[in-house]
Formats: sequence, C-alpha cells, structure tokens
Amino acid sequence: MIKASTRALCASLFLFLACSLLCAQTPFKYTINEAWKFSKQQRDGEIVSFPHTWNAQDAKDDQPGFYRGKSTYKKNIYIPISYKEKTIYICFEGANQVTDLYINGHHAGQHKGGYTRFNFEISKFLKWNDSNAFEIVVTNVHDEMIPPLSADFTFFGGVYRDVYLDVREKLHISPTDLASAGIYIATPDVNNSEASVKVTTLLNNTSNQGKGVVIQHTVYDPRGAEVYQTQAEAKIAAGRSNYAQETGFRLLSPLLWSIETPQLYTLKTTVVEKATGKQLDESLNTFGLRWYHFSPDKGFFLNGKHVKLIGTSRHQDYLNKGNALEDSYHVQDIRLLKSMGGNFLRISHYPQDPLILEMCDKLGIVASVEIPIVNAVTEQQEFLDNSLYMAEEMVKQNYNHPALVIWSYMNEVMLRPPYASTDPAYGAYCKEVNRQAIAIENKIRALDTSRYTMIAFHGSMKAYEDAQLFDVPMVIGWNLYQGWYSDGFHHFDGFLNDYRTRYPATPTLIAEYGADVDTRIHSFSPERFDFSVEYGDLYHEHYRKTILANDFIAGAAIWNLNDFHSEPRNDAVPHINSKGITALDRTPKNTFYLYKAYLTTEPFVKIASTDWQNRSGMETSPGILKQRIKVYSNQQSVILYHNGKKLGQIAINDNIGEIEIPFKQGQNLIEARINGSMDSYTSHVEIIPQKIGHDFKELNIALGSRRFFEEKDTKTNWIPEKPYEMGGWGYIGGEPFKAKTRFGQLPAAALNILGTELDPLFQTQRVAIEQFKADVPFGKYAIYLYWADLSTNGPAESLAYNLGNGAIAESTEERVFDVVINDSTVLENFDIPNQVGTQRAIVKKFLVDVFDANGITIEFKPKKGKTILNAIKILKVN
Ligand code: GCB
Ligand code: CA
Repeated sequence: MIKASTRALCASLFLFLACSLLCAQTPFKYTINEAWKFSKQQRDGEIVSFPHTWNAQDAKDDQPGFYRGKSTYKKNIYIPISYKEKTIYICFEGANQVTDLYINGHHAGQHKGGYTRFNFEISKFLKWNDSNAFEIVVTNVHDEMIPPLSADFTFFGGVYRDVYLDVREKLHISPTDLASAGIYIATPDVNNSEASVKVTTLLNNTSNQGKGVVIQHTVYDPRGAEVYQTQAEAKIAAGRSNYAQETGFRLLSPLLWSIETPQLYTLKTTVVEKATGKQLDESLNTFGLRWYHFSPDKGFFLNGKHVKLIGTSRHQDYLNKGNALEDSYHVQDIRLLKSMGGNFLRISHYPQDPLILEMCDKLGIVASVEIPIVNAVTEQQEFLDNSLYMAEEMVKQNYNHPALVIWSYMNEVMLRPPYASTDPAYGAYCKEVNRQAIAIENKIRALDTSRYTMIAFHGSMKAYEDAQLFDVPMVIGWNLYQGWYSDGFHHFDGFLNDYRTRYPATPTLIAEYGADVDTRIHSFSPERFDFSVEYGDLYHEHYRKTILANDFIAGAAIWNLNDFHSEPRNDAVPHINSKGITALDRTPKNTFYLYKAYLTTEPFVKIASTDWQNRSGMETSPGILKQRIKVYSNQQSVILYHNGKKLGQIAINDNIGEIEIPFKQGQNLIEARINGSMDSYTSHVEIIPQKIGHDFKELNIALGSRRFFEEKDTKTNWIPEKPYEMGGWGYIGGEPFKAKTRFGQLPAAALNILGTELDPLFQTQRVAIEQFKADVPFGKYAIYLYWADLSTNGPAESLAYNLGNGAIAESTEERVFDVVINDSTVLENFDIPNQVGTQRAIVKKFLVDVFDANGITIEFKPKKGKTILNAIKILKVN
C-alpha cells in the first residue's frame, strides 16, 4: 500500500480528483454518547416477597460497592383465637446478617449470622383474633464480630430464604435447640449385617403444668416397610424446654445408604398426652445407614468400598436473583451435579438452604458443610463466641443427614492476616487463629463424635504452619490455583508432593481448584487470565489427571459448580467469579462435560464449545477456515460428520478427542456419533479472506489481544488483531497492553469497564499504535473505534477482597492524540480521560466514504504520551 501522502501523485486523474475532495476536510460527525448525567428517584415502599435480597441489582451495576445497611420488612398478620392455646414460633431459614424481629412494637428476638436457620417463640407478643404488626429489621452492615469478615462472594442482604409460622401444642418436639429438628439420629455402628441407631428427642413444655406423655418412634425402611417401633413415657415439668428422651435400637440387614443407592430410612415420632390420649406433636425425620472413613494414603471409603470423591463447591446465587432463590433453584443445582456424575459437594462457604442437604441425601452425594470464617478472624472473644454459636447451629441443624461426612469451619483463614508476617503482632495473631481453631474443633467434636472435621488452606504451607493448624482438623482441604493465580499447572503437582512428604499422616482433599472462564472468549493460544474457554479446559485437564493419579487425595471439589457474584471483582464479567463449570444461569461450560464424560457410564458424547455459535477467523485455504475442536466422550472413539459428510473416526484419550474442522462460510453442522448416542453442533462461520475482495462485509478486531470474543446478542464475532498485510487489514506499530498485577503481567486489564457489558473488548488494547489499515473496496463505511483508558487511578489493594483482582495502580499516563481517517483529522487532541474518564468505554462512530481503491487508513498521531486503540469495527454500509 502506498502511503497516503504520496497517493495522489501516482493516481489517475479521476482518483486524484476524488482524493482531493476527501482530503479537503469534508464535514464529518461522530458520536458523543457517553457519560451523560441522569437522575432517578429512589424507590421505597416496594412490595416484595421472600426469598428477597435488596442487592440483586446493585451488586452487579457499575457503581462500586452495594448497599450494606439496614432494611425493614413490615406486614400485618391475622392470628386466630384458636392459637391462644398453642405455642407459636416464627422460623427463618436464613436472613443476612443480623435480624431483629418486632411484633406489635415489642422486640421479639435477634439473630446474628447470615447463613443458619433460627426461630423465635412469639406467642406472648401476639394479639388473638386480631391483626398483628410484624416488623423484621435486617442489616448486612459489616460487623467485625460476625464471620465472614471478607470473602470472595457478595454478602447479599435480606430475608433471602423462606420464613414460616410454626404453630404447636404447648407440649411439642423442640425447635429451640438452635433451630434443629429437635430429633437427633445417630448411627454409631453400621456394618453389612446390622446397624445401631440412637435417637434423642427434645421436648418443650410451655404450659404451666407438668405433663405426662408417651413418645412413640416408628422406623420405616427405604421401601416403606415398618421395621421397628418403640415407645417410652416421660413426665415433662411445666416450663421445661429441651427435655431429652433417648432411645437406642438395632436394625438388622440394613439397606445401606450409598452413592449408587441413596436409600433412606424414616423415623416417625409421635408425642401423645398420656392422660387424654391426645396427639400433641408428630414429626418425620429421615436418616441413612452407612459407614465411612478417610485414610491418609488411600482416600475415602464408604461402606468399606473405596470411592474417589469428585464434585464441586456451590454458591447459593443465580443470574439476576442474587441469593434470593426459590426452592426449585436449589433442587436444580443438586440434580445438575448428579447429572454430571458428581458424588461430592462442598457446601461452601456457609450452610445453605435445607434442601441442599436433603437433595444430597436423596441423590447420593457425599457432602461437607462449613461456617463462614473466611480469610481472617477478629482477635476477640466475641468473634470466637459467634463462630462457636454458628458451629453449634450448623451441627445441630444438619445432624441427621447421611450425605454429610465433614464439618468444616475455616477457609483460607491465613489469607488476609491483618499484619505482615514481619510485624511483631503477627505472632500473636497466629496464636489467636490457632486458639480459635482449637476451640471450634473441640466444640464440633463434642457435638458430633461420628464425623470428620476440615479446615481449607490456601496454597501457602508456611502460613498454616505459622498458625500451627496442620494438627487441628481431621482432614486438610487444599484450595489450589497453580496455573491460575501463578504460572504453571505443574506447580500443583509439585506443591502436593512437597506437602505429602511433610504431612504423610493426614487425610487430604482438594477443597478447591478452578479457573475463570467467560464463554464469550475463545483462544487458540490460551494463556493464564485470558478468561478463555480453552484455557479453562487445559487447567481442568491437568488438575483432573493429577487428582486421579494420587491415591492420597481422597477427593476434590471443583471451584465452583456455578459462576457466582463477587461484587469487588473486575474480571471479564465484572462482579462475577466465573470459575463455575456452569454459568450463572447454570448453562454448562465445556469443563462440565469433560467431567461428565469421565464420571458417567451411559454412552455419552459431547462436542466442546457448542455454545460458540458464531465463529470467525482468517481463511486458512481458499474458502476454508480450519479450526480444531474437542469432543468429550466415555467411549473409545467417536465418528465425526461435517455438513453430512463423514470426517473420520477419532480416538478418545482420557475422555477427550480432537479434530480439525474445515469450516465453510455460513452454516456448519458438526455431528459426533457413538454407539447409542450423538451430539450435534451448528455454528455460523464467517471466513475472513486473506485478501479483502469486492464482497467485503465487515471486520471486527480486538486490538492487543489473542482472543476471539463473541457478542452473543448480536451474533458478532470479534477476532484477534494481526499486523497489516497488503491487500488485507491490520495494525501498524505498537504493542499489546499488559496488565501489571500481584499475579504478574496479565493479558487483559483487571478493570470493570464502565458503561458496557462488553468488558473483554475494552480490557485489551494496542499501545503506541500508528495505523490501522484495511484495503476495503470503494463504498460507504461505518468505522467504530473502541477505547477505554486502562490506567487505574486507585489502589486496588483497598478492596476488601483481592485474591482475584490485584491490579496494581499505574499512574495515569497522559495520552493525547489525533485520529486521522484517510487524511481527514477526525479527532483532534483526543483525550479520553478528559472526555469520559478512565475505565469507561467510549465508542466513536465515523461515516466514511471510500472514493478510491486505496481503502481505509486510520492514523493515530501522538501529541502527548502514547496512542491507544482497544477494538475496531469496520462495516460496509452499502
Ligand atoms: C479461594 C477462595 C474462594 C474464592 C476462590 C477464587 O481460594 O476460597 O472463596 O472464590 O479462591 O476464585 O479465587
Ligand atoms: Ca462493565
């Protein structure tokens, strides 16, 4: 291509005239769409229903932070006269984080902690045959005495689980032992031929008379047959609460609870008044008969059989809903895990809706649950007391679940100590962490002698040695991210070998591992922190191998089942941690299918990235775009078809096969067939020819990037930049922007780009670019230049959480430049921060007529500092 300045000289007369017209500063216009100030009235008095959170919107908008404060829910509830002789409780399945209840102006109770159940006895505040004013005051304000202090998830405020009124006779099975079922079923001794069962029943008598009762327990086996019945009498004094009645029995030939056969027994308990024969209370509780143990060398054994535990963790939020989910969402998640073949769930980082463990019981998923001490503790007794209380709530509320084998209570507690390890206060802090851990450990062991305990460590052996935590829990959980937060997957293996040599005697789980994936991003040269689907695939392929190859690893929980909200994060999808193997709406990602292929036995085949519906790329041979795809299967081989034609049979190794597809322009149908199943994938393919022809339609280029970015709504596929070649398109000059972070130089900025949802497009850029050229034919064009200034003007360190987004503040570099399109200066002294601020998307659209064969030349001329360009779209208008 001839340089613009010499162009006219060697052109024909016609071209010369056309060019001189253009060069004569024809009028031009461009958009000034961004950063207009807009005001809106706050809403109040809105009518809402539980489950409810007030942060569903503000935890994902462009405004940093989300409302952490007080809110009030008010309602009048009619209470009939017939309740006068009863005892009434109000039961909350969960409200975040401190809840106060007022009834008719009286303070009826307070609960601290956002993730456990609680109830208040409210009888004495009620007016009978009357309307009663209920007022629930909830606050999710930061409270340094209540865990979690900080964590990588959004602390959505609200009454986000169900609330009940619970109407009982004055003598009843107690809901007041920290909101447990009031019936504890222990199975201390189970083997193939018999099982011992111990039942403790707690009774409350709120009347002012002692009462004689008959407590009857009936046991039904998993098939519904009555297998045992026992009866006992008790006398419960007036005003007595949590009177404990104990009974024990043996069941022969037990039908065991297992992953494959999650069979549940049912215990029916009735309480009858002795004097009158009147039934006072009745309750059903399920339990399972199984035994298990963790071996430091060999892993986990259930009913004497070795089982590698493979599953996920789970957060309790969903697309557009925050954490306020109706029950069917909880049910769906456990079904999803089961459908993948998962047999393990780490319920993290807090106890969840009761349905979660109920579903694990029903579907055969081994589980752990934990209280939300995350990142750090407060060095005060009150913090420990609240933690101990939560631990007790957790154990009592979840005691009967056969699925549950581990109580856990600290997650990465040494990740964010308040002091540097060189500070003298650090030693005392370590001691305090140790003291709190031992106190909680002892508490849990005293409450439940049958289960294991766990603490989850982050990848620093030293930190947990400092706090002497290796000897405290019964199982060590490792949260490991080598190859994500630091370079090199193989450091995962190295770390584990080192740990194993030093601590050979403790059972071990991989409590977390994962990589962020934004399914809009693809790359054929995947790299750490590019958020591409392909990098996530590689990460999991490596980790899965290591986990399976080592017997001492009892199991592993992928971080995470689902993408989840983490407000301070500034990743490809700001405010979201996208390490889910399913999206926020639970659409599976590739890795879900990789595990499914490994974990399931029904013939299964799945083409990877079938959600990449709009592919694009540079023509690899005339009319052809060759791109590799992966196929997951649990079979030996898969036969592939492309647009109805057999491409060939590919071998499957470690559940993965790979093949290059010669994509054609337009619709492409790929089919993968195995015996008994098939998968198909349709993609629209836009082939960009090496030489731009007369049929040019559009170009969408991500600058400074090796990523493909799919704008799903508009079916636009952005492709990576390349240098200019004559007859084609590309940049001239400059280099890709690299973000400097605590985790090294990364391919994209760790910034929430304001004013757009296409953040990845703005998070990369080419710095010091001189030109962008496209040798397009004569015609009318719209050129869109995409920019965002990526300098960070505040220390990211101030964020409460920064495990994943430790951007290092770069002093704002002044950049002022001109943009010249085909010799017209269209932007003069262009200063992005000055126009819209930093970190904000700005798109300038220019309508350009190309009068000659010389195409489009966009020049970037620095005035101060370096020029930049983040993305460019060139659209032929006609
Ligand atoms: C961790 C934390 C978890 C985070 C995760 C991540 O180690 O335990 O809460 O979400 O890493 O994605 O960084
Ligand atoms: Ca944004």
